[in-house]
Amino acid sequence: MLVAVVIGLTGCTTNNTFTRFGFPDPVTKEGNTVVTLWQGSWIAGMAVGVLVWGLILWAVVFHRKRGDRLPPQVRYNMPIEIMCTTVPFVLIAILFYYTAKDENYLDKLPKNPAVTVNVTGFQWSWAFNYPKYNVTTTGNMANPDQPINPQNKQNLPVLEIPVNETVQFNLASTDVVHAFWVPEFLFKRDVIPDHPNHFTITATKTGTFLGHCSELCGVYHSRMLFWLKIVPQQQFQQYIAQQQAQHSGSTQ
Ligand SMILES: [Cu+2]
Repeated sequence: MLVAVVIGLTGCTTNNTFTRFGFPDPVTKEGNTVVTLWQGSWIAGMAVGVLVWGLILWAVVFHRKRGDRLPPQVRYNMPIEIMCTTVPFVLIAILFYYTAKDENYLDKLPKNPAVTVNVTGFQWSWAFNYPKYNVTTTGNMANPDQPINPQNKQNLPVLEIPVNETVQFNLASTDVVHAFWVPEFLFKRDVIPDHPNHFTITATKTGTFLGHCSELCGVYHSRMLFWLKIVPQQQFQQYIAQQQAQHSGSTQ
């Protein structure tokens, strides 16, 4: 009951890193669900912690050794044994319930997403293809031996998506296992050869965010970066039209 109450109370506190328990500010509808699950799990864990620490302190202070007399022993006390089995089971059952519920929500794919992006991971960059518009952006590691300046991330491939629309990502790899990760999504998913993966998001905020590969995939894994641009719908249409005009279906 306590866990259910604290999970219920956390819905309105997603405005700073402290109340988010260190998580980044989510930029998707789905990310808000992840934050709520994370907060609920932390609060439930801390409630159990405070109770246990309190009981330990109480026992240490009020039941410390006085004289040689042994206090009454509670071995084979059936009610306590049953409670110590049932309470943890109920706790993990509640945590499992909320985790499974949110996982099902995050894995759900809409029938008609507004935008579909085929994401291809390869050693060591990304290609973003919009099948509906016949537009593809391919990152290139022209000279991977050239040291890159961490400040200068201008040559990274750009993934542009509209805000407030459902966007489905179809993930594929041409070589080894990569993983698609935008920290502000609070979500990552493996990009596996011969095993298409999918997920959907609805962005709630505009902005530019750095995307990563989060599965060690070779020497230049750390350079497998991209820019995610979440833009107003009109700007997205302009971007697509511009890309189509520049080079229909070719690389950037
Ligand atoms: Cu990779």
